[in-house]
Amino acid sequence: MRAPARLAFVAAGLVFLTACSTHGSPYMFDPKGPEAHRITSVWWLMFTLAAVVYVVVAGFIFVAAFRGRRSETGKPSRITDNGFIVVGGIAVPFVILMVLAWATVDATNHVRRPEKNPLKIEVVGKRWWWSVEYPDQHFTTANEVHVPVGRPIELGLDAADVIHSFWVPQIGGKVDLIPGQHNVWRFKVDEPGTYRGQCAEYCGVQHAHMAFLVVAESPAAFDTWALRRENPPSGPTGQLEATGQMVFMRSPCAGCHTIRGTAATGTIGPDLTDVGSRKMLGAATVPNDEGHLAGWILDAQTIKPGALMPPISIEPRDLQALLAYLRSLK
Ligand code: HEC
Ligand SMILES: [Cu+2]
Repeated sequence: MRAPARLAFVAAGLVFLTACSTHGSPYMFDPKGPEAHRITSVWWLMFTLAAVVYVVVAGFIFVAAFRGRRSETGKPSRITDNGFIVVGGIAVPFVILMVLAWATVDATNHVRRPEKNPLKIEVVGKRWWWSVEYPDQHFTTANEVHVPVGRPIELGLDAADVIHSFWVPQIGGKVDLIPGQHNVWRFKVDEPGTYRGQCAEYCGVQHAHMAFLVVAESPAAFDTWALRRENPPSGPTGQLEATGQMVFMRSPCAGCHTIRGTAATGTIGPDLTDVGSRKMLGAATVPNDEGHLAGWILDAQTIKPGALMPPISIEPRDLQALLAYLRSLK
């Protein structure tokens, strides 16, 4: 190999290795639940078989190139043309495809099996965010799916407008949310952690910013989280927050957003009852800190152009109060 070619080869190898070793979430080859493990195993089986086929076929090309034409060597081949086609072109591919078909059907079958006492969660995909309802606990949140580790989860998936797809590389999924059709995806998470998910079906300008987080925590931590949302705080925590609540109620905000326990019952945007506790804003687009929240409220369009929240002008004093109020909603 010439020097530049060798250098390029080594560089490509290094890039590949760094990509493998410095992975965070989301990362497909780092399954965190039994269903994800199964799907990853199918992937590795497919990859291995494809790699073997590739190496064998490439080997034949080399043999053919070096051996030359039969008439040149004078020796008749031990394998007949027909035998070669029947074995290499029909029997071997048939066996390989049957093994893959069996593995895929078996994995799909296991992944779909209902289990006892699942936690039910209803997710509705909207342009471009996720509504997350816990029907048995009677509350709704957005863009963050909290689950207890070890417990079977039954996730209902619906779409409000166009087709979306729910995908958490470390947990599995890639199940479509289709308007008018209720899909169900069952899974478990084995390890506590925060796993990033992403809409996996192109759904419009902000498709790339339609992400979310799955937060897997111990059953006790999950219960605390859920109980807090079942019984949200009854009113603003201080004077500034009370002013902020008034600002929210008399601004267009209340027409699009719900804050449970108040007069705000809009459903066009995410439920904000626990917005202060979310890690990210705008469907996992920016961190949820005071600066980003202020920027989002004044002009969500600079952060997420095309998002269905209009820019809103608010007096600086009112904005301070509004920020304090929203950040107190935990
Ligand atoms: C016309 C409807 C509409 C109005 C009015 C509106 N919003 Fe929104 N809001 C939305 C939509 C839609 C989203 C989701 C955007 C996205 O992520 O794509 C959103 C997202 C948000 C988010 C991010 C929530 C999250 O978890 O990602 C916050 C915070 C928010 N709005 C606050 C406000 C406040 C405060 C006001 C009033 C000053 C307001 N909104 C007015 C529709 C609206
Ligand atoms: Cu999408």
